[in-house]
Amino acid sequence: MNNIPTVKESQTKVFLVDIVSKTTDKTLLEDRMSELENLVSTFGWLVILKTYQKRDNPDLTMYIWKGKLEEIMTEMQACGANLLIVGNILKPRQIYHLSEKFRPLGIQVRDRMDLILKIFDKHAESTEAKMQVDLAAINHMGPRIFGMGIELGRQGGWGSGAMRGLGETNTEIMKRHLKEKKLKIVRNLEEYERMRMLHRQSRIKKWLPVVGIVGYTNAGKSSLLNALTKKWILAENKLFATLGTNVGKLFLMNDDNSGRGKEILFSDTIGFIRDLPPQLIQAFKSTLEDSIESDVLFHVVDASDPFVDERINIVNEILDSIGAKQPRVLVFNKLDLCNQVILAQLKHRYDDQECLRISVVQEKGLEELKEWVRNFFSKK
Ligand SMILES: Nc1nc2c(ncn2[C@@H]2O[C@H](COP(=O)(O)OP(=O)(O)OP(=O)(O)O)[C@@H](O)[C@H]2O)c(=O)[nH]1
Ligand SMILES: [Mg+2]
Repeated sequence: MNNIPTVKESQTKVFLVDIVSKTTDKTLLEDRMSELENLVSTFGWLVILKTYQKRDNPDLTMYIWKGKLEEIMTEMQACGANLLIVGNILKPRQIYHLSEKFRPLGIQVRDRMDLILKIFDKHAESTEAKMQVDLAAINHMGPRIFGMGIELGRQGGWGSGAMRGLGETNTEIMKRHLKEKKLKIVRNLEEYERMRMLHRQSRIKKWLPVVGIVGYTNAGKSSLLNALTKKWILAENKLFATLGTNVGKLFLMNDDNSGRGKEILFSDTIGFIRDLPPQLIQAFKSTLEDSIESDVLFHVVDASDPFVDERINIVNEILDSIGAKQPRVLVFNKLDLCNQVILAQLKHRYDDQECLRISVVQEKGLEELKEWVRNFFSKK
């Protein structure tokens, strides 16, 4: 058990539980847990207790197996924790039964999807991003409501904008309301998608070269866009700081300063994370398309991250799953935080791939990166 941090009475006190397969090793377990903690603190809550259970098959009814469940209930009561977050994506019936079990103790229960949705909801600024979050929330919450007849009023303001203000207890009314709301959002999003397509087509017509910036959340994608294009997009040490698409322009002179040079567009988008819920990928598909329909992908990587290989694989898997086919370049960032050993190991492991090495903070490697871009597009 960890030391329990001091917290204010009014603060949301979170107990984290992660269910992992029996073969999960200690380092991966720790990384999963610290990422979960990061998600919780990104939202502004405080983790006071955490635990895990190694089981290959989660319990069908409650997800968490009985012995562990009893242990969690006792510990949460003992330290006054009021929110249980399960680091996995649960089935609607599992979250329902868990919630019912904890309700008499005044404890709420949420899963990984709820948590990520909550962060997305908080960070969504543009109308489109807000609608995308609402759509994902409806897709996620829908089965819970339809299948279980859970009263939304009981959810106590949880969920995104789409779910708030629905105090009705009649499942049929809610069902119809959500269906109509979903249809409206889908139609509006289609309109945004159409506009994006027109923009893309006009870029293609004008022969504007585009570099898509992708990568794990917090790798430094927006920082790179800012450094190259002076765009001043919010870049912060938070997960999912960016939710929409930001496009910036970089003007590159020709090698010999002849001619008019070239304008290159850089497109920065939402970051990825392990176990990214499919509803979210689906909802953000049109936003992601802006990046994945670029001429080349800069896959920005936090080189100082101890789990760099795993993060790279996760991003590659998501890119494959959404059909990104263009060349990918690994852009190792945050070199200022890496020692010589880490750098040598990375060089060795990724020797066979196209790599660039930068530190946005120290403005190192950016000229080489621009040179790479110039060469790439001069050959096209
Ligand atoms: N030390 C160091 N920190 C960096 C570097 N580049 C970015 N950062 C920091 O890393 C954090 C995340 O940067 P962002 O640019 O917001 O990362 P992102 O990939 O856009 O993150 P999301 O939008 O959340 O997916 C910020 O605190 C940056 O200041 C770097 O080269 N070195
Ligand atoms: Mg960003």
